[in-house]
Amino acid sequence: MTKRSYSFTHAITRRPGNSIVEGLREIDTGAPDLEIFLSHHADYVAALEATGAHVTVLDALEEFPDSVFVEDAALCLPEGAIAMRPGAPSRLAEASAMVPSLQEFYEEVFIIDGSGFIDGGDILTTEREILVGTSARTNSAGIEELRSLVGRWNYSVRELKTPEGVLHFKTDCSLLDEETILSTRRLANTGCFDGYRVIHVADGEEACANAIRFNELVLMPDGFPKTEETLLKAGYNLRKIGNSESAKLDGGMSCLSLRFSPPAK
Ligand code: CIR
Repeated sequence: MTKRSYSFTHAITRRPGNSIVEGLREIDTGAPDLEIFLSHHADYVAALEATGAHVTVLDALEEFPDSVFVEDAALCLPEGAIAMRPGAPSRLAEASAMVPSLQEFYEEVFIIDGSGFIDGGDILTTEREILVGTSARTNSAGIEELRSLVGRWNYSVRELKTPEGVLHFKTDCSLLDEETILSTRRLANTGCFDGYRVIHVADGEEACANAIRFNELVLMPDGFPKTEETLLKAGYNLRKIGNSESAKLDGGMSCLSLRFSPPAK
């Protein structure tokens, strides 16, 4: 049966631009190399397309250095799309910049426009609920605005806490299927995934907790052999994608796309 939380007909991505070197980062480990980033990005898009999905690749937006991380600008559900209200001041207007692209697929695009903040990276949509972690970018007011918007489609929203020092909730977890979550121990140990099956990333490989299930594939960053082995043994169909440049800006697999199946117009 088609699972709405990981079966998608479409994705939206955006190429990194020259300004990527100005992207936000917690720790400076050097500027990302645009050529390498573009090559990883092309591999990423090709993997999504290999599942039969239609992938929109938007042009770089030089005025927004972090705009390659399109996930933070919106939440796309089968019923409708919602532009977020990103918590980093330099990223706030990325959400309105995404609206025209969403309108190509959705008749109506809702907008979080109150005083709260919420980044798409803090939202994990599972088959049964929407989990949102408060973080340096997302606060309870933003989550309340999301809750009231998705209430019309009967979604239940559960507010959780992103671990201290972790950028986004999904930096530390990913959906693998309708009942399984890939997570770091520090996040799963909070009990937030009780009732789900949890696969832990290997100790020392926390940086690969941000993966994506996209149709039949699980995209994970290259360079995490122990977790890779665990996922292969569990029967997942893996595609490893280079993530060295995105990682310099605290980005991973989920950040690079909006994944959705729009309603028929
Ligand atoms: C930022 O700090 O906003 C970007 N450098 C990284 C955003 C990663 N996005 C995500 O995890 N959804």
